[in-house]
Amino acid sequence: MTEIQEIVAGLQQDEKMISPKYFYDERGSQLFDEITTLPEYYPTETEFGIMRENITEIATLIGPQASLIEYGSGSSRKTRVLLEHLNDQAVYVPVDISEEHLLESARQIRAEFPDLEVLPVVADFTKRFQLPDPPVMPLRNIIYFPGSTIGNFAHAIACELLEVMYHEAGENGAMLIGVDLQKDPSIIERAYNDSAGVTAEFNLNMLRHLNREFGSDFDLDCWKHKAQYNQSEGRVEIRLINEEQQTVNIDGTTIVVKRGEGILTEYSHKYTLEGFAEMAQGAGFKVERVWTDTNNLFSVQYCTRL
Ligand code: SAH
Ligand code: AVI
Repeated sequence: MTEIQEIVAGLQQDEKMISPKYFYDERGSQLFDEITTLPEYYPTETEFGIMRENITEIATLIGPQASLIEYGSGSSRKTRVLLEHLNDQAVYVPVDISEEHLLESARQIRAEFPDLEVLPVVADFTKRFQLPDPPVMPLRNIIYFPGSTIGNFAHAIACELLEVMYHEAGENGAMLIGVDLQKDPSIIERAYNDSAGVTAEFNLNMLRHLNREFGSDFDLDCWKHKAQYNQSEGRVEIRLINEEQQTVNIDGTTIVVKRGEGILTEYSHKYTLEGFAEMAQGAGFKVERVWTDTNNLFSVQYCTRL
């Protein structure tokens, strides 16, 4: 299926949905960066704190001459903490779907770390893609997947993604992953309903992106942001709710969206430590080390192959 066929198929389901990967055009990546600075959005600063606090141990576990392969690298902000502490690093491979943003971040990383080989890959990591051959053979591969981006995937797809990472890690490789934890739902709901409205704008930008890139004609004035924590599923469910009946034309197909009907744009799963360990184990990983903040909001986990 082509991308546009996938989008149309999602809009034809009983519950309309669009993949969260379409948040990230250039503006979407900028809006996400803005989200990470909001007082309500605890994940980024908390993960940063965990990384800074434990960086010596993390760098020792990773060891020398590693190839660091980062999935969904965005602005590579947390990666800098790693890059500053890794010993004699072989190569950094940031992988992201948001092309301009990735290439600009890679340019900045090269300027800050002139001795580091930086090989950015523009790709949708849920599909097959080719990793570049490093010019120097690394001693091991480290898959870096921060931000709890794993939580944006439904359970079955998250498991498949972890399996791909298991294979990419290779025989003596490992994975360092950021995993957001279950907690008081009001803290979570606030993080996705910020008072400045940046998350709402980020959500709506998806339709702007589709209109520009795929020629759809969503009326951008009729949508309201909704983010709710579903406690039994352990996830935030983010939707765009249509306030006026409208027909949307996309790729020769007409989609009727009723007044009050929603489009599911994102899940953001929150895990228990046991729940994540079980999922990682299903993909072949053993959780070797878990670091958390004092409030147990977020975790960074080091996983080796079983
Ligand atoms: N790792 C950063 C950014 C997280 S935002 C952090 O922790 O702050 C999620 C990132 O993943 C974005 O940069 C987005 O462009 C990228 N992304 C989302 N879905 C993707 C996909 N299917 N393939 C590749 N990149 C994807
Ligand atoms: C990238 N991802 C982990 C973010 C999250 O928290 O699920 C995306 C996001 N959506 C709304 N705010 C942030």
